[in-house]
Amino acid sequence: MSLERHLYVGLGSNLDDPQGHVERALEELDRLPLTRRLSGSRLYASRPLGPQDQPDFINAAARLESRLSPLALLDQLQALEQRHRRLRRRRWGPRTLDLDLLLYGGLSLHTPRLTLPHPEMLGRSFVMVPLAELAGSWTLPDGRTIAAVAAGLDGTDLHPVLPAI
Ligand code: ROI
Repeated sequence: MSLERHLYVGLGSNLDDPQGHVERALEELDRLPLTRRLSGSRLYASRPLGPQDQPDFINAAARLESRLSPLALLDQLQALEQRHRRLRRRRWGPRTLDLDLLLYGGLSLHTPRLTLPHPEMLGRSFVMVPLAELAGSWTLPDGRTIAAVAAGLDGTDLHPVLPAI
């Protein structure tokens, strides 16, 4: 599975109707140029990683198919964040919409703007648990599957939420 050209994006929001931001962003991912959304995970409520004096997050993951290059896709994701008037008042603080490119097929990439697989995802249950719904059998460069990594994380601060619609 690791050579398939499937792309995975993590979504997060904790300001200003977070569930609405994430649900709209899941639809908008399907309308990016040369890109289709193939599936989306459930939405999860999660306690913030980082400063605790901020609201809980809503997190999800999506699987895309795209003919955009990794950096062109990153540009599109950042433009989508801006259309949600992304607010990011401080490092590790609250934000209206965060879109992280997690995996781009089996590609490993190290550039100043983009590292793939996403370097921080492996320790974050709010990324790995939604991602495991979509790509549990995906084998990471270190030989572990996404399902195995997700199962090894503490998920007690993570709860599925019902869709608003
Ligand atoms: N914490 C949670 N639970 N979910 C996130 O998406 C998230 N994103 C972040 C920081 C502030 C690190 N904490 C988070 O950027």
